[in-house]
Amino acid sequence: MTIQWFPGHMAKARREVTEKLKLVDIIFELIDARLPLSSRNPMIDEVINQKPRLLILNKSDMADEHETRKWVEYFAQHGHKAVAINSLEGKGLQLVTKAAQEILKEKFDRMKSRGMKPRAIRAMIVGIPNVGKSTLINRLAKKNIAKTGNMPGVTKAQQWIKVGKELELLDTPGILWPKFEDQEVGYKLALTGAIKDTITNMEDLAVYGLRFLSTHYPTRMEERYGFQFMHDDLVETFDHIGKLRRVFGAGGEIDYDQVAQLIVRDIRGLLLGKLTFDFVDEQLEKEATQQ
Ligand SMILES: Nc1nc2c(ncn2[C@@H]2O[C@H](COP(=O)(O)OP(=O)(O)O)[C@@H](O)[C@H]2O)c(=O)[nH]1
Ligand SMILES: [Mg+2]
Repeated sequence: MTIQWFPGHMAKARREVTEKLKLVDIIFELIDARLPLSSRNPMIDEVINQKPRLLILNKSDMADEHETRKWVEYFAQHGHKAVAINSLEGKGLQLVTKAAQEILKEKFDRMKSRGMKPRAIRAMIVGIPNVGKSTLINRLAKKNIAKTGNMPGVTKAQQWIKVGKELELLDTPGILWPKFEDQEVGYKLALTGAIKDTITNMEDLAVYGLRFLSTHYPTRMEERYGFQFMHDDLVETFDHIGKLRRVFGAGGEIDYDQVAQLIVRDIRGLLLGKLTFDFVDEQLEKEATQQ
């Protein structure tokens, strides 16, 4: 699979984030709870430098809850506070403000002890496309979008969104790109819908999906399609699903392209259940061998 982002766009996105960093106290790094590693920008640490950050695992309603809990713990052990939320239904949003206050407690206590007037925490959301940045902003905003004038150092007028009394959010999120040069990461991003179909080979993607399921969620295939996927017989698998779901071409033969699309649609639509594609245990193993 070849996925191309344009270096010019990436550089521009990065510049925009860097420019706005000085306006905020904290970065909210939004990641997909289904792929807490693959949905991160590989340069994020470099981009946001020393700025405090809260990791927000969004779309937790679509992820494997057990794995989500392990990821929150994993990040905590690596020095990053993380919370799991569902922006679509507004679940867990109160955790965001609370966690931000905890992270910034020292800084704000210091400001107070120097006699500075208390103010709201200022934050900016960053994340890869489709991770839910706009959904989260709209959820938090309710009707509290406050217009402000031009701000120093920023060309475009910024708006701050008031979230209760404690938090103010920049209305435009920073867009960063995922690590697309890794094929496996590409497949995972495609299976969760972060990457558009037009740049993905559907058959390869469906096969990756089936292999992934049979390794990590072996009972799901059985429940949905009534049989176990055989690694060594892809044609048989496609035939089986094609017949089961009656995916025939004009001449009555099984339309493999449509079968592939159906498998991918089923995975994305949670018809094979809630799925997590990055695993803490695999990551820990990788880290152990790298040392
Ligand atoms: N199930 C679920 N869907 C979400 C959640 N947050 C966002 N979405 C969906 O993900 C898609 C992309 O969201 P959007 O906010 O446009 O992403 P952005 O590109 O980061 O601004 C939309 O279809 C949203 O409805 C969530 O927590 N759960
Ligand atoms: Mg958006």
